[in-house]
Amino acid sequence: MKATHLITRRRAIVAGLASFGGIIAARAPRDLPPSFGNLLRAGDAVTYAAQRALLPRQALVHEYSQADITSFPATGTTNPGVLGRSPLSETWARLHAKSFADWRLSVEGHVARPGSFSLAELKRFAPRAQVTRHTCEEGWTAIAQWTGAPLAMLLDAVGLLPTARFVVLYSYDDWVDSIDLLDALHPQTILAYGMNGRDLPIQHGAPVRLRVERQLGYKSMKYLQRIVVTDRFEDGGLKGNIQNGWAWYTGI
Ligand SMILES: Nc1nc2c(c(=O)[nH]1)N[C@H]1C(S)=C(S)[C@@H](COP(=O)(O)O)O[C@H]1N2
Ligand SMILES: [Mo]
Repeated sequence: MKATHLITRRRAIVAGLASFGGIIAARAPRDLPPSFGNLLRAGDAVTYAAQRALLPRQALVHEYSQADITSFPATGTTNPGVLGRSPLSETWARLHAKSFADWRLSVEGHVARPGSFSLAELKRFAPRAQVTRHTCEEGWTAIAQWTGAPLAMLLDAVGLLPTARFVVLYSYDDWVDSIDLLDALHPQTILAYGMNGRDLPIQHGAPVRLRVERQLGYKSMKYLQRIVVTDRFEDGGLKGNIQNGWAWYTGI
């Protein structure tokens, strides 16, 4: 093929991509990646839009009614303030002493606008309440109502970069765990600050815990401290699930 033909073809492809981008822009301006407009990165818009298009089709777990709520055991850490003299534990105890007025959840990594959120700021996102069944790997289940900010809204507020792939969570009892974007953006994945209509109790992860309803209970990390969006898989190493011999992914 002659060089002129090649150039013409390339122009056609570029024009095609540009108009595809235009269609996305016209139909769903909020679903555009931050890199939108850079033709060399048109692929970002395609994968980003495709991923967003798939998300609403994710199945929701069953939601129960208030009447189905059961008693709810607390397991694992039930008070990070008594874990000995670690800086994290001491920080949590100090925050607890002031009713979490100074608690902030930092959100960093592959996001356009890293920042941190107070409890009051988290409560400004349109809350989601859901009555769901928690399934612990030890063999018990329990039903509660959880209220919180959808993680998707928080991630939208900080602006996921097209390189974002995983959300890594850090807790005040020094756990590290991660979920992928499909779970992170799932409508029932929330940062819960309320349980059964009250503030989240200490033993259940105060002030804020994750609820990731499509996985076993141990993925719903309590005592959230920090969130880091990464472009690669991180399972938390020895601070992650491996310490307990647990799988990273436990879809239910
Ligand atoms: N930070 C932290 N998150 C945690 C745990 C924990 O010990 N620390 N335990 C996990 C396990 S095994 C379960 S079953 C649930 C228990 O939540 P609950 O104490 O509210 O019942 O939290 C999960 N998240
Ligand atoms: Mo568990």
